[in-house]
Amino acid sequence: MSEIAATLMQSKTARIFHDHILVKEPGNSVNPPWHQDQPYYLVEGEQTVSFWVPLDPIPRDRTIEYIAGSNNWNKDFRPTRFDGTPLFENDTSEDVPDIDNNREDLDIIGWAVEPGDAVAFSFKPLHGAPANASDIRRRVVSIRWVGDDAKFAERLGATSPAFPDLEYEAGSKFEGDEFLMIFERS
Ligand SMILES: O=C(O)CCC(=O)C(=O)O
Repeated sequence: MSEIAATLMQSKTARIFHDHILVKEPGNSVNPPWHQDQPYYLVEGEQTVSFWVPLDPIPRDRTIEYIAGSNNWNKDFRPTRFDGTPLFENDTSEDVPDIDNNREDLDIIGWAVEPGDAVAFSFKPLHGAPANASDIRRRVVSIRWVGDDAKFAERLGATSPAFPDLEYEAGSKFEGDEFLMIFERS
């Protein structure tokens, strides 16, 4: 995965930013709002990639979806928690537009997936995924990578994920023992 990440990012290196597991139990009503990932993070760059890896079969109507091309909109929308409240107090950045009521005007893409598939996307596109109204679990692992141009970013508060013990200078190269470099092209 690290080598594929470096290739997709067009980067010499691939460094792990973080990984996480998303389990939506049958009937779970959590509906992650449409969002971009980068505004939540203490890292930014053009060379980023997440692998969204399903562990259960996920049909088209329950899978992750993207607005095609939104990675090039040059916007950082206001990050919100899953309950819709803003992640940072006093954040005056633009709200994510109302996508669900304007689906037919947008190029929304997504795929039915099986265990063994992976969807790769940068930290910038707008994406979301519905709640799990089915009677099977929906388990996914997300592994997030950054490349050569990654830098620490200043945000308005604790990021998500938060790294409470990490000391860093905004704008400096993103590196450190917490974020292992797994691949370097010779
Ligand atoms: O799978 C989901 O429900 C949302 C995943 C997501 O937003 C992400 O991995 O960035």
